[in-house]
Amino acid sequence: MTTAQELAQQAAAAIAEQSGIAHHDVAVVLGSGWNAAADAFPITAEMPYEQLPGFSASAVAGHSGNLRSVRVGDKNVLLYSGRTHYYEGRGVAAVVHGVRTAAAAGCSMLVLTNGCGGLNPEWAPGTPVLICDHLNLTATTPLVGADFVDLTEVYSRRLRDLALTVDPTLDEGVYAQFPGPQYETPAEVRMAGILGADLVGMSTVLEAIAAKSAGLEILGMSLVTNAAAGLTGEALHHGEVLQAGKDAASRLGGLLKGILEAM
Ligand code: 8IG
Repeated sequence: MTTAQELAQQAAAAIAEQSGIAHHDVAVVLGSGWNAAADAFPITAEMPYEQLPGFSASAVAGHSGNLRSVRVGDKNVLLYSGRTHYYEGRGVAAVVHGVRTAAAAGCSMLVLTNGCGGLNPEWAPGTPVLICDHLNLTATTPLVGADFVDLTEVYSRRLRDLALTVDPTLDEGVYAQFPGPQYETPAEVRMAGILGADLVGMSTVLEAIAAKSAGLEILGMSLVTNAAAGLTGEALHHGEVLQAGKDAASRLGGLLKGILEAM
């Protein structure tokens, strides 16, 4: 039996060998709409997921499925292009394997990004929002056993303040992870709002829980790619998600670069 921790250590060893970088400092998970934001960083190494223990090729359009080691300022940064989603049915351990691998590779900080639906009508498609807290609506957890990890400050106040120095116009919001893959009904969006959500999506929360358990300092950023269901009267399409990301790429690239340099 290989434990989740052993598999993460094997993947971290493969990353060190394939990249020639023994220790990485920060990991970034690039969600829907965020991929182009990271294209400007000079690449040290590119590793397809298929060549790394415990990873598998990505299934979703707009998630390309590889890991890059890039240099930003004086830091070695792991860029995950594409993530395993809970709705793929590969289990929660597969969902958080990248996060555990980042910790095993030496990272002390993690940037989790996603594309999501927004409940605040002021957030037009293409608006980035800092995640300040979350609601786990998946009815599951990546943690097994008596791991009573404290979630009082999952999304680091320090890192949010740092992001705000890069872009003082950023708003903050509570992100709710639904299991997916279906989008919400309008009634579910109203429910999420009553529960305290500002953002609805299908990722990030399970990864943040595993990351917190692994001792990582976390920055969460959502790109609002669409108004949540029922807010506009329009139907939701994955196409608009991809378009919002393309349109926001240069702003997100500057934001990500500024944040990574300041970390
Ligand atoms: I991009 O409106 C994107 N991902 N659950 N709801 C949920 N996930 C999303 C949405 C959305 N938009």
